[in-house]
Amino acid sequence: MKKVITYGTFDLLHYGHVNLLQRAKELGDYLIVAISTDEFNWNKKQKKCYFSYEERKRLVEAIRYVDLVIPEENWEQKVEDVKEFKVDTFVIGDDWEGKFDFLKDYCEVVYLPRTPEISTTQIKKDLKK
Ligand code: C2G
Repeated sequence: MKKVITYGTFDLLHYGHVNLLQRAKELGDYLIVAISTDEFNWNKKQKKCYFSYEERKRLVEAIRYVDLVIPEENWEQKVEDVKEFKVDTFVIGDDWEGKFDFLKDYCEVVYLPRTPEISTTQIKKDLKK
């Protein structure tokens, strides 16, 4: 079984997120999604989420491509996660191009093109108009 992992906040879930998860699943047979906790988002990513971790987890778990959701609590857990879950491929959007190349010592690293024109930030801006 080829296992894939990806990480993200996935707030205000939208089709850009789903496009990423669909392509991530196509890279293997089992997709693990590590969702940033509220504390990690606020303290380390300076992101204030609309939905709580539990709500974001519930939404992402409902996506057909997703097999397991785990919490992302810090920047440092990726190597341990790859080892613990015996992950073959780490995948993330190319807005992170190169940032996680250190994982190449442990698994394949793939950066996928983002879906243009949609983002949680843009949704929030549009809703304020
Ligand atoms: N994404 C995408 N297209 C968009 C928006 C997002 O492909 N229009 C992808 C991002 O590249 C990322 C995933 O969807 O791979 C989740 O996006 P975010 O929730 O914004 O995640 P981010 O804040 O980038 O967190 O340790 C890594 C971080 O947790 C990544």
